[in-house]
Amino acid sequence: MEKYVEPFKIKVVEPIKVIGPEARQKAIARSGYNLFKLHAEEIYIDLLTDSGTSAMSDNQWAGIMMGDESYAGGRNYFHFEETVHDIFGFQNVIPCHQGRVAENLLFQTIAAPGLVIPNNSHFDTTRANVEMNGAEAVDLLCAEGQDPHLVASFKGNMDVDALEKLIADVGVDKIPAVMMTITNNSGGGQPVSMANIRAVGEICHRHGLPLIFDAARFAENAWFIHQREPGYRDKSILEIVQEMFSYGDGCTMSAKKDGLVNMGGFLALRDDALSERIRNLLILVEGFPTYGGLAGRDLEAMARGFREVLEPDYLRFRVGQVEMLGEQLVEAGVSILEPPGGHAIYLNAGEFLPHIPPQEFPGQSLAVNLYVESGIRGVEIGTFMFGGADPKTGENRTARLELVRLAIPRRVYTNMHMNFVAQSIIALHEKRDTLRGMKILKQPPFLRHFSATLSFLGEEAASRTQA
Ligand code: PLI
Repeated sequence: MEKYVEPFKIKVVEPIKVIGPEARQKAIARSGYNLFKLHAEEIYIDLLTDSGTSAMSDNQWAGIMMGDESYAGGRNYFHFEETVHDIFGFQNVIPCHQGRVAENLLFQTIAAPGLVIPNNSHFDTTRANVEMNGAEAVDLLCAEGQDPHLVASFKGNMDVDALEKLIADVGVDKIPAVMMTITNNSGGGQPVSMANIRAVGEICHRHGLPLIFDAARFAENAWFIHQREPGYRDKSILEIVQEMFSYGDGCTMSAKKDGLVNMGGFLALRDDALSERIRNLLILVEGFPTYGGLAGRDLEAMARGFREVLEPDYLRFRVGQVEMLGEQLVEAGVSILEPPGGHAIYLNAGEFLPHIPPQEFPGQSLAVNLYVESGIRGVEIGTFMFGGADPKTGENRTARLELVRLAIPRRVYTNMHMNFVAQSIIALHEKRDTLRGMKILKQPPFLRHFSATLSFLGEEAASRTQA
């Protein structure tokens, strides 16, 4: 029970105006049944993402008032640099405004056509930055991570045999770096074990390859190691984090997750020469190396966030709140990706709505119905997001799993909000047979899930006049 109690008091509140189901029906019809097009004020509980949606602490807000907005050499940079150096251990700390910029700076510098970047699972922006620079992004997720029902401790691990094989097949010269995403967002927010990080680090260094972490949810990953991996119960979270990064050569970071800020990121590297090249690029695209596209106050809030996110009380509640939502759903017979990861619950829409085939987007139907019934916004991660025509064959592709991600913002919603989310999903589950499939009316050539318009099957004509 204790693990579920909020370890904070609320000092400032943001009122939510709840609109009823009829108003929501109008709002979603106006949005072409695309949840990205809603106005945020039309949503009761927004679980679209845990990125940039955290509530900052009084200590972070106090830090905001201590912002030094000097163009060069501001004091907040030095606090930020010292904090990142202490926690992550890399001596070159390059600030930037969000995670994908760190990826862009890194891959513009090291990726090129003919090269290959392995990862346990690339996040979308990481993959896009690798591919934009002509390299190939290869996912090497372990077998456990591929089974949505298997309950295992570290389903985010990399398949180390597959990594060895890839290195042997393509050759070390073709691999500028190996990436590891901790926790593994695209793999369901599942953690990576210390043993796996150590093994991958050992392989990389034996072959002279740099290991770069995507550290967006590093503290949540460390908490899982603390809880699940033998030998780590008596270590502090800081010690675990320091050990994790000791096996690598750098990291990209979206501080919008485990930095507990609304905007910010960095790239940190051991390699001085590479860092110098990247700093020169940074000046061109983000700004001087002591602010990197951020205000001094943002750097201060990040520095303070990186300390707070290591607090065991915070992490116990954070991961516990996600787990509690998952437990309520599983108990009621709702199919989710198991076990729950660190930042989100993934509803298995394919099993929730077995009567809706992938090409009729069961995940999108579930997400839209959840919004209309209860005002909750999640996001479809399935054939609507990843389908579309195969560029080679022209055939419509089907995703491996039909999911709806409910990502939980940090320190924002109470357990009562989460109970409401659970009850709303369970109510929808009880009438799941009445939910219908969907059809796309209009879509752009790329990344269709952000802007396509849809309708429920049988309502195409009505949707066209409304949209
Ligand atoms: O949104 P950015 O550019 O600060 O970070 C990109 C990014 C990189 N790596 C990982 C693992 C992510 O999860 C990630 C962003 N994630 C988002 C926006 C999400 O909704 O999960």
